[in-house]
Amino acid sequence: MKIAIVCYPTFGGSGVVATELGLALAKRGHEIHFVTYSQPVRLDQLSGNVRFHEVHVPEYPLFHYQPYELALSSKLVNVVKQFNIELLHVHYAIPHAYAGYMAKKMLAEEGINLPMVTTLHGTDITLVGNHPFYKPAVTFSINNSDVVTSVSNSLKEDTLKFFKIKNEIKVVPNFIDCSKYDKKEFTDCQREMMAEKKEKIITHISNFRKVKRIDDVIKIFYKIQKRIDAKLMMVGEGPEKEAAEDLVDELNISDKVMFLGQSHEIDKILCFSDLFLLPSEKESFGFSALEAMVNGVAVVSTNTGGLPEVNIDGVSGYLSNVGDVEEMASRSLKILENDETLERFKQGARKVAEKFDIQNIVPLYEDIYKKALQQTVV
Ligand code: GMT
Repeated sequence: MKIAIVCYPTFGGSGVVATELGLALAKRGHEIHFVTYSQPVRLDQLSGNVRFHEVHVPEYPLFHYQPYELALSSKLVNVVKQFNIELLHVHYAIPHAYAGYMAKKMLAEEGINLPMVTTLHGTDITLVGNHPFYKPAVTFSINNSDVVTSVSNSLKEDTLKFFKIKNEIKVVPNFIDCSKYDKKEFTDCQREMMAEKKEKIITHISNFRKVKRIDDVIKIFYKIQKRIDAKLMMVGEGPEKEAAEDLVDELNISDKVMFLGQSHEIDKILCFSDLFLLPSEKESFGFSALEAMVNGVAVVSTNTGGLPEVNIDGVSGYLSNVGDVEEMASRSLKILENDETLERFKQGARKVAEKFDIQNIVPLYEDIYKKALQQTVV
């Protein structure tokens, strides 16, 4: 199949999932065309089966806002015609489903049929898409997609609750390639560079936005390090980073907290981590938790959104109510204070992650594509 994929090319989970999906589909013989404003961060293997088409938005003094949707839909029309693309898969509704719909309509004028699959990822529904400024356009684009998928049951329920949706939403969870994380193959884990042997390593990875409750990460760690020797690795960049650095200074724990910035090599950090903290306000899935779990890292998270579908309470880690810093700290200590318990949770995390193995999930998308092609044949 010849498939065009539209996604955010940045470090966010939706872009990573879309990129990994494209690469996996290419390995299975499909021809994949990524269409976005820069090369996706995880797309390091451009090959004959994988192409990247950059969307340029020319600057013009009249424009206060550059019309990205317009440029994206035009680019899609051109790519579809040039490469005989059969299907479009857009990740993150805003503005991709909207631009995809416009491309679909423009192509239809020329007698070209382009089925569109839209995957909802989270904040396109729960935070941004739900805003009255966007809601009519998001509702319209979801209702006019040929197939709609969501990355968790919780996100499906939220979509049905917040929007007037006419078509079915299929749940296809995010996935991970477990074979890449086989400890026997990966021998480059440089733990000793980061912490002393006696110290436990706690990690948080995100885009440091308000929804991630970065201050809770610091407060939980503060309580942990009072009881045991520990270090905190803060990975990512975003608007809340400065406030987090200030809080670390205020609590006088700067020697125990490392801000590592954005990283292309999170597996190198996760390989030496013992515990992953994700105290988010909202999280439709929590892909970073899954990345931690596949590396055998226990997770203490909130019980919001799709997190209980990923982090299994008492097996891969623990779940607490949003803002319950006290409980998240005591649960973290429960995992970290005893080496046998820690090992049990690490193994539990890896086992749960295996349910989300790429081999189980990519065929679900292939089935969806086949059905979408059959349904929309004119
Ligand atoms: O949080 C965002 O807005 C970014 C978005 C993204 O593009 O990564 O994250 C959402 O999609 C991820 C991939 O499906 C999910 O793992 C995240 O849970 C989800 N974020 C939220 O729901 C806050």
